[in-house]
Amino acid sequence: MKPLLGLPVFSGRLHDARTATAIGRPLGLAVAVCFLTGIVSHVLQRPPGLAADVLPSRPAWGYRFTQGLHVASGIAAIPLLLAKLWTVYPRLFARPPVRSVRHALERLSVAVLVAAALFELFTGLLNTFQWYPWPFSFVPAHYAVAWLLTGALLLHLAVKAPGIRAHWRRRSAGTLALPAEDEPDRRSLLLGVTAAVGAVTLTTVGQSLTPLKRFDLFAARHPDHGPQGLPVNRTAAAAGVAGLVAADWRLTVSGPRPYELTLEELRAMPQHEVTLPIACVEGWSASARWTGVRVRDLLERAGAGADAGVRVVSLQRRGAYRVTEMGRTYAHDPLTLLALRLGGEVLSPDHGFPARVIAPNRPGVLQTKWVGRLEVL
Ligand SMILES: Nc1nc2c(c(=O)[nH]1)N[C@H]1C(S)=C(S)[C@@H](COP(=O)(O)O)O[C@H]1N2
Ligand SMILES: [Mo]
Repeated sequence: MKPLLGLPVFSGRLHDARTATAIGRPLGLAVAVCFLTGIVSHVLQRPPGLAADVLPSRPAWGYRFTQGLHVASGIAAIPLLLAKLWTVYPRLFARPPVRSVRHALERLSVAVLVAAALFELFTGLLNTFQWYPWPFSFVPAHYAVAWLLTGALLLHLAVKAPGIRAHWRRRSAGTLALPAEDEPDRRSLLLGVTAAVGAVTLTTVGQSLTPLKRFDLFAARHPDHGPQGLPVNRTAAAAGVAGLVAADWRLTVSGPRPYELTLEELRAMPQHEVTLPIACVEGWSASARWTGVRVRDLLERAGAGADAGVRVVSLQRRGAYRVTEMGRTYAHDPLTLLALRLGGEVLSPDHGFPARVIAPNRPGVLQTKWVGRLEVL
């Protein structure tokens, strides 16, 4: 890069369309996977309208898989995006800056694309650490910008289609006039980017892909670290429910035939054991053995019909996940428990003592802890 009349001139190689296409391919794939799994996450977390009752509660590992993939593809996209930006940044200095209306619109759409991509990956990464150094709320902003990013990306692919087609295959036609001596350098660059993607993936994916958990160095959570060998997002102390006295606790169930149960009475009901994961939206997940009473048994006892959903109210006084709802499919799934035990032991306070919800194919944020009331819907 030599300054010429104050403007940089790029004589460096690898800032060409062929490199941009080679990196754009896996980047586009990562963004597509991230977008689709993100939609799944959003719908499961905040079901639109009537969707709540038709969302499937199976496969039990579904959300664990899609959300693990969401966070892993987002993390993999970070080195890919950085490499892509490095490849194309000389175009920032293109002269003249605007050649035509079409060119101006194209540059504007690339600006939106880059800004949206940086926003999504940055906010997503910080969210995995539950760090929110911004004034807006994460979920709606991250969701809205995902659509912006996808729109801008589709537009970008359409505009660049001829170039992408020309450079897609390993050996493009000789007419492209790209110097062949760049190939070894390009291979080195792509190898480096591949190594970077491999490294960030290997050192974080163990947070949900438990066979690789011993390589989990940089993720916010380790699937084994926490009380009773399971991570905790909000402790009992943080939720303000640390002083709970079991003898005073009651489960209140409202519905056509409302009733109350003490902990002893709940323990006297038929107990079931299930192995289900907690899959946090922030990317960690871990499977555990839960024992407790089927939610559907509790609802039937309250006179609920077969199509009833349930609202779960925590004893926690404040916080976004104090009150959650589950539709019919979840409420009546035999795997859905009001769990009293974890791994054979009584739930620890941080895991929701005396009772917490555990249901299949469901975001962790909806697995309500410190349950005090069930309301038949
Ligand atoms: N009442 C209540 N329940 C809650 C939460 C909470 O903040 N309050 N956090 C949820 C989140 S974000 C997750 S991922 C799981 C974590 O489960 P664990 O802390 O029991 O491992 O609990 C969920 N249940
Ligand atoms: Mo979570």
